[in-house]
Amino acid sequence: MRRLLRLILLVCGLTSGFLSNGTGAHATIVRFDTNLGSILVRLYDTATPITTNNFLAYVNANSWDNSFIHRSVSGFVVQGGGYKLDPDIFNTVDITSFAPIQNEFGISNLRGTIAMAKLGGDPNSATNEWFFNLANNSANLDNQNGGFTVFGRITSGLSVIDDIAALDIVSAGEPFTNVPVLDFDKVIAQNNILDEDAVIVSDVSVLSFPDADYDFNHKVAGQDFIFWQRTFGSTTVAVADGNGNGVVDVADLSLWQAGYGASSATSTTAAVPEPATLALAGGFAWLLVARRFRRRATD
Ligand SMILES: [Ca+2]
Ligand SMILES: [Ca+2]
Ligand SMILES: [Ca+2]
Repeated sequence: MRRLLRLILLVCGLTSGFLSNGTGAHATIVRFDTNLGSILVRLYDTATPITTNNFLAYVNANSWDNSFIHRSVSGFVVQGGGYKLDPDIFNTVDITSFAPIQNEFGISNLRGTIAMAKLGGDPNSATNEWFFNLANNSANLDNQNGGFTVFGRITSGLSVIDDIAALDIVSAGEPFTNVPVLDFDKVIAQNNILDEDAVIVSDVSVLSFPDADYDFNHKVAGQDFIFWQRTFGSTTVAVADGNGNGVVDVADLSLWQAGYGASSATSTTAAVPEPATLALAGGFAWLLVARRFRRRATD
């Protein structure tokens, strides 16, 4: 029992220490709406500010509304952001691009991440084309052309990119050599890819969840702390990476504390929880772990 108490005290001390850490930037949540479903992505605002700002500029300009996924390579990537069908593959429209941006590679091209496409041999050439990594592409994409800048990670809808990757592909000449289509036979029969045959991104929009709403239920509450606690230290589960720096860390706990009680689409904060509440939450979880440990030890 004394050992258990010591454990709890240790956790209380740690938790109190966390409270003094300040917060800064927030991560942006965006949603891709496609005809195969929606994908939620947490952007790495803090880790890749230039790339995130660039991405949001296109979102705000509605540049990608009704664009199409023009490239699908099974086990590798699905790519879009560059073109629209108007109304078919013989009449594509190049989406207007802004100035190329400085490369910000740092986060690995693992499954479920989104990164910017670039011109070969030019690290600082990303404009409007992005791709989702279907697999761990780090050996390849982290190590060529200055590394491809991962600037976000899927938090829900991973199955949608797998569904896109599972579609048949049709070649219509460069750069449309791997276009995923909904009905291969129809496309071959009509010798064309119409809007209705393609994977269409109807909209990319910024969602307004309160900061630190780590389970996306529009309230910052105790469950969000549990999400943070469960994934603390993770660089691959971005749900509780509230500041978007690529790791679930103490700063994300501070965001939770600052946002505690906030609800709906506002970022206004209600009562900040007392240190005692936090310590209790941390202590409680550890109690369970300690109890389980004790049981096993005595079985
Ligand atoms: Ca839009
Ligand atoms: Ca929540
Ligand atoms: Ca973080």
